[in-house]
This record gives sequence, structure tokens and C-alpha cells, in this order.
Amino acid sequence: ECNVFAITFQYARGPGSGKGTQCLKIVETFGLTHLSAGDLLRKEISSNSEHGAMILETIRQGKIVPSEVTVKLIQRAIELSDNNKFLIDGFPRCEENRRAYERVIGADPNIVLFFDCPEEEMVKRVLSRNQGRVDDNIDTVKKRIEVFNTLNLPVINYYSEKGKLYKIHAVGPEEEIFERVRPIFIALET
Ligand code: UP5
Ligand code: MG
Repeated sequence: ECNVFAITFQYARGPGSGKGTQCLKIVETFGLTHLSAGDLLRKEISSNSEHGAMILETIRQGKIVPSEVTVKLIQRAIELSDNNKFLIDGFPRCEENRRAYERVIGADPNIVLFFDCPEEEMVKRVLSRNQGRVDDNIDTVKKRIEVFNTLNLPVINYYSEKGKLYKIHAVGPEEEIFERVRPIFIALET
């Protein structure tokens, strides 16, 4: 049981659709706390924690880290925060992730954003990012897209049926994309 009342999941078609970029703008404007599942996992790798080696190998292969591990990191970050509104970025990536989250956190997201971006554009963005991520190479990017295409649909359908899914056209200048996102959060505040 926890007092989180406004959890928001950020979801997208795949790697490089601009989740992280838009999350920064959203949290700055609307006062949520940004929790990137990928960043939490990468932090575990660099802090040499218990699961670090397994997480590194899983990310290198573009596969999904066991739900138990990811959900525990999200839970810990929520508990450590003094905010009660979160923007969870890049999660849940499969039905099992979603169920584990709802079981452990005990709350449903209010809204789910789906960033729709063509595959060629995602690949181009990720490969030109240059931040030294172990998964930003053509082989892993292809694997990430394949994993996404295989496991994502049931999650999308689930939230769509609950009327929580908002699809955003994620191509164009970053500012323009944010103008498509903004009204959704304004509606949430009122
Ligand atoms: N960029 C952004 N917006 C742009 C725009 N409108 N026009 C042109 N360029 C734009 O953007 C990517 C790049 O594009 C940047 O250089 C940016 O400047 C530019 P970014 O905002 O970083 O996109 P994002 O969608 O966040 O891409 P990211 O690569 O982070 O997505 P992934 O979903 O692949 O990465 P994530 O960190 O979430 O996950 C990585 C791995 O961790 C997964 O593959 C998986 O192995 C593991 N993982 C789990 O196992 N479980 C989880 O729950 C989460 C992750
Ligand atoms: Mg990201």
C-alpha cells in the first residue's frame, strides 16, 4: 500500500522514439518525478550491485530484465522520493512487467503515452546518439525493436481497453511533439 495517486507511464513504439527527451520537458512543466526504468537499470550496473552483471548482459542483448528486479528498483525510487506523482519512462515493456508492477506497487497508471515513430527514424536517432550505451549498435537496436514488436501489443491493448492510452505522433521538432503532449497533462491537472 502506498500513497501514490498519480502515476503515469510513458510508453513508446521502441528505442529512440524520444521518451527520455519528452519526459524531461514534462517533468519540468508539470512537477512530476521522472523515473526511467532503463536509467535505474544502468545505475545498478555502474554501482556493481548484486544483479549488475546480469542486467548488463540482458541490456546488451536487447532483452527484458526480469520484472522482479525492475519493479523493485522502481518501488525503491518511489519510496525514496518525496513526490507522489511519477512519470515512469520505458515501462512496462511486457504483460509480465505490467502485472508485477500492479501487484507490487498496487496502483494503476492514470495515463499511458504511446510515442509513435517509424522504425527508420528510431534507428537513425539511436545510432547517432553517441552516449556510449552498450545497446546503441545496429545489432542490438534491431533486437530491441524485435523484442518490442513481440511483447508490446498486449500491454498496449490492455491500456487501450481501459481508455488510458494516448497515441502521440512522435516525428518532428521536439518542441512540436511537446505541444501534442502538453494538453494531456493539463487535462490531468484540472
Ligand atoms: N531525439 C529525441 N527526440 C527527437 C526528435 N523529435 N527529433 C530528432 N531527434 C530526436 O531520444 C533518442 C535520440 O533521439 C537522442 O539522441 C535524442 O536527442 C534524439 P531519447 O529521448 O533518448 O529516446 P528514448 O525513447 O528515450 O530512447 P531509448 O534508447 O532510451 O529507448 P529504449 O526504450 O530502448 O531504452 P531504455 O533505456 O528504456 O531501455 C534500454 C534497455 O534496458 C532495454 O532494451 C532493456 O534491455 C532494458 N530494460 C528492461 O529490461 N526493462 C525495462 O523496464 C526498461 C529497460
Ligand atoms: Mg530513454
